[in-house]
Formats: sequence, C-alpha cells, structure tokens
Amino acid sequence: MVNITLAIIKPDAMAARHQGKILDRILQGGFNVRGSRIIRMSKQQAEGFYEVHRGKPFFEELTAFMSSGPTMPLVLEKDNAVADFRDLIGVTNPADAAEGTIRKDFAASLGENAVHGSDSDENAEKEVAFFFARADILGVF
Ligand code: IDP
Ligand code: MG
Repeated sequence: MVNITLAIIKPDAMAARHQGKILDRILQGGFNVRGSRIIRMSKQQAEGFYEVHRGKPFFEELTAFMSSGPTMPLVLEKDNAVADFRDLIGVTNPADAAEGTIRKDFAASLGENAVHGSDSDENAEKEVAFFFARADILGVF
C-alpha cells in the first residue's frame, strides 16, 4: 500500500465549488485517481473516521463540520503517495501553509481546511478501507 493515500475534498471546498480545481492540482501533481465517491457522512461516520481525535477540544467541531455537507473521498496512487500528498496540500493551518499548496489557496481556516490526506501508510490503508470496497478501487488490488 505504500503508493496509495486517502484524500477527502472537505465540505467547505465542495460548497465553494473548488472540487474541480483541487482535482486538477491532484492530477497535475502526478497522482492517479483510483477511486472516487461523493458522500455526505453521518455524524457517526465522521466520528468513526476521526476516532483518533476523540477527546480533543476540536473533535465536536471537526465531526460536525465533516458531516455538514457533501465530501469527495479519493483513492490516490503515486510513488511516495502519503508524503507527496501531504506536501501538495500543505500544513493543517492554511495561514501557515506554503505558497502553491491546496490549503494555502483554497482553505479558509484551521478547522475548515479544504482537504484531508492520510498521515502514514498504515493509516492510508485503514482510511481507504473505511470508504471503499476493494472492487471499487481501480487496479490497486
Ligand atoms: P491534518 O488534517 O493536517 O492531518 P490533524 O491534526 O490530523 O490535521 O487534524 C485533523 C483535522 O482536524 C484538521 O485537518 C482540521 O480540519 C481539524 N483541526 C485540527 N486542529 C484543529 C484545531 O485546533 N481547531 C479546529 N480544527 C482543528
Ligand atoms: Mg491528520
């Protein structure tokens, strides 16, 4: 799974109609899209996805936001996918994100920061499985 990461275009970016521009950044960045969905998570699903953050002060805000509207989970393939995608999106707070990153250009705040990217190969595998059946991922398995 080292060449796979899980991205999510978050509700703020979807509502702002930025999904096309973000997908273009992803494709121009050399990632292949191997799976895609458009879903609105329930609050319970969002809590499940972000289970690792349960108990943190922003957990309620985060899971309310992530279940507030449509999102696009994506399975992305590239050499060094996890690290390269984190580079493409920039750091968590868009105010600190490098020029030319997705969060710098499309995110409004620390909480509503346009995109998710897995932080390790182990978590990428779990996060892909959270949203996608194997049969719905092209050419990976
Ligand atoms: P990451 O998305 O860059 O990996 P994490 O620390 O894993 O950042 O946090 C998950 C998500 O939780 C962030 O992308 C952001 O949407 C939200 N978040 C993180 N820290 C805060 C905070 O201090 N206030 C509000 N939301 C936060
Ligand atoms: Mg994270």
